[in-house]
Amino acid sequence: MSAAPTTNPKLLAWVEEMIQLCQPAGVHWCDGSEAETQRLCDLMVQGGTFTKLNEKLRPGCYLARSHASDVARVEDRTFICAKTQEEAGPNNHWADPAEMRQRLLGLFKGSMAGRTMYIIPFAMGPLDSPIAKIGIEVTDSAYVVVNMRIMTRMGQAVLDKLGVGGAFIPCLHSVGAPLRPGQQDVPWPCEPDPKKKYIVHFPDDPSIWSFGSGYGGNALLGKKCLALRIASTIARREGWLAEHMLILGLTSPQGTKHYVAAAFPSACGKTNLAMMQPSLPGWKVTCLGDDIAWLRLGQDGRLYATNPETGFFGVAPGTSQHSNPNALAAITRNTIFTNVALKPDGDVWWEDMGVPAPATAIDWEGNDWTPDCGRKAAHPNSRFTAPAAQCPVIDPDWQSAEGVPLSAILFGGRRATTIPLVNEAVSWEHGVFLGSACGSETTAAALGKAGVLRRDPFAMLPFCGYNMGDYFAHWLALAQRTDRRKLPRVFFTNWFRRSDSGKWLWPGYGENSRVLKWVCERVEGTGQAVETPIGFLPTPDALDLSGLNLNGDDLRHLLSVDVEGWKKEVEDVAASYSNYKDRLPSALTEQLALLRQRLG
Ligand code: OXD
Ligand code: MN
Repeated sequence: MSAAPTTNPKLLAWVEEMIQLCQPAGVHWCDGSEAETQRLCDLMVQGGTFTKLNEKLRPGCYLARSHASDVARVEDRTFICAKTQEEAGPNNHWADPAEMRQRLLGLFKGSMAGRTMYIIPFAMGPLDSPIAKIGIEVTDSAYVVVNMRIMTRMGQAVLDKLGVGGAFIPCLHSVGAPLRPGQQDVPWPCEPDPKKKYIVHFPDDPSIWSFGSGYGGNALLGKKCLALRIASTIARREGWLAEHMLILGLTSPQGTKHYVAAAFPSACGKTNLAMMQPSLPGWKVTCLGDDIAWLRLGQDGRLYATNPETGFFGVAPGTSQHSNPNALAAITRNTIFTNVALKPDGDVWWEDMGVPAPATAIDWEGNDWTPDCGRKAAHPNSRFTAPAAQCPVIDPDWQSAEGVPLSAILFGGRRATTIPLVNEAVSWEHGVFLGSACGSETTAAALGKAGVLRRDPFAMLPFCGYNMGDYFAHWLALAQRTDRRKLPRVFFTNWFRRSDSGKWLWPGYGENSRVLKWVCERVEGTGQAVETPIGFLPTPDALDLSGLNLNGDDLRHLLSVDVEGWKKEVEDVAASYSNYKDRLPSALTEQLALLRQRLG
């Protein structure tokens, strides 16, 4: 056991308890140093978990291949163990906290046998931020350690900040694959039985227990588990918000800068928008975060956003020079790739990378692959883990302790019909309504059946750690806690509209800057708009479409109100609201009634 680099008695006692429970072969306190990372990467190369990529083509980069049963977040195995089911709400799987604790104690007993227990001190949020939170993840996965070092502020500085009396959120993680004496390890140990995976949150402790998976949000416990599910419950008590949002800065050719946060469900291109290269000449986007934003009211009454993470855990397929040149630049070095394809030259490849497929490759399962073999080379949920600081357009204030003041919030989803390219809320309550009505159609890649609409309020359905009805109320209450004119303006966007024949109507990516420009103009009071039953829509010439070859019919389609479609939308939102019963704030029922009335 490496000597404990802390005298915090609560931490020492908890770690001792975890050692007794999990029975590891050794214990390592992580210091977050470069040397430590290198040692762990070397160890994983020796053990077959990592393949070192070509040092000339991808310096400091590694490829991991997961077990085929462990490739994504497992929402049906994710639990919020609040005191009552009502507290967790219909948006969460609930289990009685005492019963779940007993079950987990059984699973974790001896779960780290034959393995090293790593103790990872980490902070979500800049260490000097008023809302930063310290977590300690105890894990038996070196892969988790090196990913957490990219995604969080990790190591000795966090223990120093914690001091002797500081509080932390205990996060226990095991891949759930103890080794018997002499048993040969495998490259990606995990519990292959999906029913034995558990991602469990105890919001009242608070603490996090994750068993059986080594992948992404299931295992990097700072991200979805702490910075969203647990943080949302803390934020509710403390009067702030933990959101599934990107944060970007947008600077006009005249040098005016606005900060915008945007919530889109998973697989709607948050990373692409967050670091977009605007097609409009003279406009500049800077990135502050691509997945999570913590929002709090500043002393001036404005809403400030902070990215609690320090890295990007982005989906690789589809990332290309066209869709996201800045992400491609960010992952040229010091990046961990998981489940992408390996080329013969020791570089990586994935579908829709915008470069020709290699004649041969090793696919994400480690098998030989050729372009005509009928299988995908990279898993659709394959990922890159890259330091945010490597993004060429990282915003100079991305680590500011205070965060940045938001001018606008965008909601959105992947919707083939009905929802226009952009519309603006007429009031804060209407904005909260738009957030609550977020939904997205599943992509073929993600779930096997395309085009099924899933309501995902505020893009937080899998991430809100308490009853979503209470969460709506928490959002609505912001207008009582500050001068509502200081709150960000709220917009709804849809980059994914299709024509009746299935053609994309909007080119997306860098062209989305045209919508962002209108958003800035609305904030500044210069953007032209028409009030419609669904909110403000840009007038036909309000969007800057210079240099874009968009035909008039398509534009009309993108910016009109499809009354019949909206009538169906209203009923669908009403059905989703009925889940929340008496926890649904009356302000939202009113918004729905008003919309119904306006649609006639
Ligand atoms: C993610 C997600 O991985 O939202 O960020 O699923
Ligand atoms: Mn996400």
